[in-house]
Amino acid sequence: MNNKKQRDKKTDFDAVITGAGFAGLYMLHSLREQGLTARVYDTADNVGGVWYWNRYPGAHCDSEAVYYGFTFSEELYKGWTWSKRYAPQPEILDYLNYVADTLDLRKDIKFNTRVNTAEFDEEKNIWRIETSNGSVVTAKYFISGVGCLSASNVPNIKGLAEFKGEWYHTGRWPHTKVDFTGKRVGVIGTGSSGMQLIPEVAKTADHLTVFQRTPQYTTPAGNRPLEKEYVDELKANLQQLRNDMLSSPSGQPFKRSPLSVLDDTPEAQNKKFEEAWEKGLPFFPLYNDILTNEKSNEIVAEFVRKKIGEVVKDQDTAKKLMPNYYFGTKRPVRDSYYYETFNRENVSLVDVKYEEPIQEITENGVRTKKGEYELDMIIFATGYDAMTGSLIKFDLIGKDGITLKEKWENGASVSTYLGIAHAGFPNFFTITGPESPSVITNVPTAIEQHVEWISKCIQYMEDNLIEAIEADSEAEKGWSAHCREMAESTLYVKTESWYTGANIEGKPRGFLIYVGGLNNYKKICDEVAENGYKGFSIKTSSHTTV
Ligand code: N01
Repeated sequence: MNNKKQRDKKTDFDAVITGAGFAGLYMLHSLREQGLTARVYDTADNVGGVWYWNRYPGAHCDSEAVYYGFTFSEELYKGWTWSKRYAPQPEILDYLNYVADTLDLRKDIKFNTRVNTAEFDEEKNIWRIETSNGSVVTAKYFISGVGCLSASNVPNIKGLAEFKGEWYHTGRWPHTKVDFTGKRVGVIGTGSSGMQLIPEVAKTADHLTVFQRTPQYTTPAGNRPLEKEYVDELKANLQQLRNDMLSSPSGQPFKRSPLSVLDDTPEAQNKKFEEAWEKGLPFFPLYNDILTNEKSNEIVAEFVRKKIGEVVKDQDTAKKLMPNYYFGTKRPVRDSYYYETFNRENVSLVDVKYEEPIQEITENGVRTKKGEYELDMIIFATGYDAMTGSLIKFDLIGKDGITLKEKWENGASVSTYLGIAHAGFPNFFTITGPESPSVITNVPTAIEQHVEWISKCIQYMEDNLIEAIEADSEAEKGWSAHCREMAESTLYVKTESWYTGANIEGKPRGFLIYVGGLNNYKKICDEVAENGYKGFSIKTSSHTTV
């Protein structure tokens, strides 16, 4: 910090941060490196964020492990070695514990504590934060590091309280072992979590019934141990890797082909798809228009449907598993033996969208339109109130006593500036918030970009004795309109998904992700900063000490 221009400290901390996952840990470290004080709150009893809670069997990350970590520190990157191409949840949790220990972060984290209220004091330009343990602390900056996927969604199905068996949600999995052996298990939901869990449950359950509302596209992950030479080379060239990741659209150093699917002959298309399927390679880098051109998308979609028909022996089941919307417009999944699982004798698939909608949960199981499925255990793999849920489930009160929830409801839609800042909420920042690239990129890379931008902004404020920074309403409107316009040019908006809020009953629809690529987004954010925080109003202290 610039010692010549130290502000009068009138708060308990410089910053309060919510969440001790990737975002909260790096934000805390970064502010401490700047000589500032920060306190992190998390409801869990340890670090990890979503990787603390998502400990269901089969949980993996489907970003490649060598890219799914911090790249800001040579020490951290070189001191950790992933075992597999796609890391299982326990290993990612170990990694985040390693980060917390190496950077000595725990002393500034309060676990088992929820932020109940955060209220901005307009007179003093500070945040007052009240927590579940009754404490009230003040901070100049309030930063959300809770991410887009932490408010679990247990659907409101009649009768759940009557169910006599066990029930779980994948996003709030117990720390004790859940034993499926000899049990009749029902899994509701077939998104990323369900598709990872289902093959694992099938191994030991007496019978597994999968209740599917929408079939999902998935391609094989091809998970395998990592070769030492490959990892050593990445470690030796970390700066290059970091640059490549931050200057790519997806936050991963893949080179996207400049070709349209339609530029290739069917034989050439098929050859590329077959190779990707066999080797477990991602499909999107193969062509440049899979998510923007309906015809190109349909060719990929048809390839996957054909594969489902080949892998799944029972053709009625195979048909039910075949999606009929645009490939990749719901979060694409990388799986290990998902479709193969439906060839097992002890697994059956129930279509709850068209054939037999769920009517209620009974004492003994799930009743659909066609009858009752007796179950000993129900697992909800039903996802999250994504993007906004974690920001509006506590009282976040800005200027004029208006909560963020009210602001978004009154404005008829969610609106942010750059996905980082919020008009009416000075000195409040969201890491990977709505209208940033967040969940359609490699999330740790998006987090690094945001944390570094926020840290720089805070440094600028401290150096220039700025009391408050606040997004302008007009800049916010412009950014939201730009995000919508970008999204409209893709096929994402043509599919109902958690990206659009369609998975939560009654939630207003809106596509809340910036789809222009992390590389372009980073340029825009950097330009805003270079132009003296264009689009922000800045309030300077009148009682400065120089
Ligand atoms: O949740 P989802 P998820 N009755 O919302 C169904 C990340 N993640 O936990 O599609 C019946 O994707 C719902 O049906 P529909 C990743 O970003 C990452 O699986 O809405 N079914 C859907 O099938 C991911 O996208 C990893 O019609 C109901 C499922 O439940 C995000 O988390 C691993 C229903 C929910 O799927 C969320 O994934 C795991 C109802 N009432 C998760 N309500 C990685 O590998 C919902 N459904 C990085």
